[in-house]
Amino acid sequence: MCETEMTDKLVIWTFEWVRMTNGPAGFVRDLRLRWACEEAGIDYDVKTVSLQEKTPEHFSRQPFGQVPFIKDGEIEIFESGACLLHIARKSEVLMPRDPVGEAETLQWTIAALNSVETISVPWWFLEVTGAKENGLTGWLESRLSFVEGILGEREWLVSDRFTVADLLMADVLRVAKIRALGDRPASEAYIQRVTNRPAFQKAYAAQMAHFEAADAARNKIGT
Ligand SMILES: N[C@@H](CCC(=O)N[C@@H](CS)C(=O)NCC(=O)O)C(=O)O
Repeated sequence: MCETEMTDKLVIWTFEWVRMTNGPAGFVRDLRLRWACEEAGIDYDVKTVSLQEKTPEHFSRQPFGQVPFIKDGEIEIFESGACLLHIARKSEVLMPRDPVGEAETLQWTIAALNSVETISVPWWFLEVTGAKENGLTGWLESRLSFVEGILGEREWLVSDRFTVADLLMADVLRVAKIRALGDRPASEAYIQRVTNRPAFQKAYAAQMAHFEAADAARNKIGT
């Protein structure tokens, strides 16, 4: 771990550096958590681990050697979905308090992770690694068309208002290659509606600033 943890604030870990050109900057999943904290008005610190040299301490906090993971008081958890739900429990802005609204927020959060991202990530990976045929395309198109049907009928997934489920679904859908696969106007309008939120803009700018600074420092050392 890079820094000592003398803070009461919620701490979000991300990578110290990622590649800027054709890299994941702007999509590293700590962004989801920064964004949720910004929506909820929760103070947070961001700390880093190395992508290239993963330490035993990193694995002790994230058993797959990934990011993000968080510490909030005595709670230390990984998986962006679990971290988001933890943050959402702190603020009605992210999750309605009525039983139906709360249950439906959980449902759509898991759907984004387990019914859309579980297909979209392997599909995207096959695309960027240049597979001649991507056998997941039909499966992904079918899932995306169901989402399109739902978003054609309503502005938000739950309770006629923004929730953490929209944050996650929009984050899963906003990947450029996925947006370019077919024509889904309701999904596109939804992605724009959700990512135009000031909290997303702030979290996105902060992540990009972090990785741009890290990249500049690395290039300076390399010269
Ligand atoms: N299911 C995990 C996936 C985490 C994940 O894929 N993290 C990426 C960054 S966004 C990562 O750490 N990649 C490096 C690696 O897998 O070694 C979550 O949602 O937290």
